[in-house]
Amino acid sequence: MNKKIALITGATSGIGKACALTLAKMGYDIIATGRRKDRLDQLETEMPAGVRFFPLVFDVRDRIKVLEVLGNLPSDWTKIDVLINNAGNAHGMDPIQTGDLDDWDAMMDINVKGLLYVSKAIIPGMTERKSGTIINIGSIAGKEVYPNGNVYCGSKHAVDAITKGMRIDLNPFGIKVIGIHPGMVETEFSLVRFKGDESRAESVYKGFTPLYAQDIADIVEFVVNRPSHVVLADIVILPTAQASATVVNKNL
Ligand code: NDP
Ligand code: 8X3
Repeated sequence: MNKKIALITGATSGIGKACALTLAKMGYDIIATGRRKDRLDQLETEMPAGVRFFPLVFDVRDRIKVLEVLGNLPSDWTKIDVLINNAGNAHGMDPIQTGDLDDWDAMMDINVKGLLYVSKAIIPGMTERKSGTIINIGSIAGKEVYPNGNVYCGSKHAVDAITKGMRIDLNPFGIKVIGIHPGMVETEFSLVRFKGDESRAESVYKGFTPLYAQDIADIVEFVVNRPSHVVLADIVILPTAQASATVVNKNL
């Protein structure tokens, strides 16, 4: 019997990498994507024995490449059971009046349009088979708005709305659509947001225990293990020290 297949975007670090390793340990064969080939090569070495691994290097902003690569998967990789739309980042953290247009483009193009391009390529197989699970990684920033979060929050609110729309449209096909919305997770996220400023990135997670990528992967394991009649549609997961997007108790 063929094993189940999971496709995880943004599997070169953080949440995506943890999800790829967790699903592999659960017995899924893994399609892992990202722009950094060396990271995908490293991930391959960490795969448990017996797991098939298929790395794909592309930028989710490249609509032609996304559709070409995902539309021409080898025949033994086309039946994708679980899609995790995870690739994304914040770029910059500025007030709207001084925000950088390139940062805005990056966030909308990667977090929103990239998710749509990948979904466009994968959904037809799921509707044809009348099965599948799509997990979109949103954010607490898709549920609330915080100072200087403007466009990143906008992109994640879009992910939240698109997730709800997908759930409605794909419901007749028995496809599960799940939104996971984390609070502060210590990954390379802040390093990217602050453009490589390591001390600024580290300071985000100082004074409290943040979430770790594995915490999100554990939720993914739980949701994909639910029986076929159960879907955990919308999940907000926060560090215990975080009460909202802006309220973090750094004394805990
Ligand atoms: P990381 O920076 O550690 O990982 C981001 C991943 O996205 C990398 O694998 C990166 O791969 C990939 N990625 C980014 N841009 C592109 C692109 N243009 N094309 C293809 N892949 C891309 O951050 P996280 O793991 O924290 O972030 C993963 C998701 O979780 C994001 O959607 C983020 O918004 C969300 N999130 C994160 C939170 C946090 O606090 N960390 C909280 C809530 C949500 P590569 O660079 O190799 O292309
Ligand atoms: C990442 C979490 O709070 O930095 O989506 O926006 S936050």
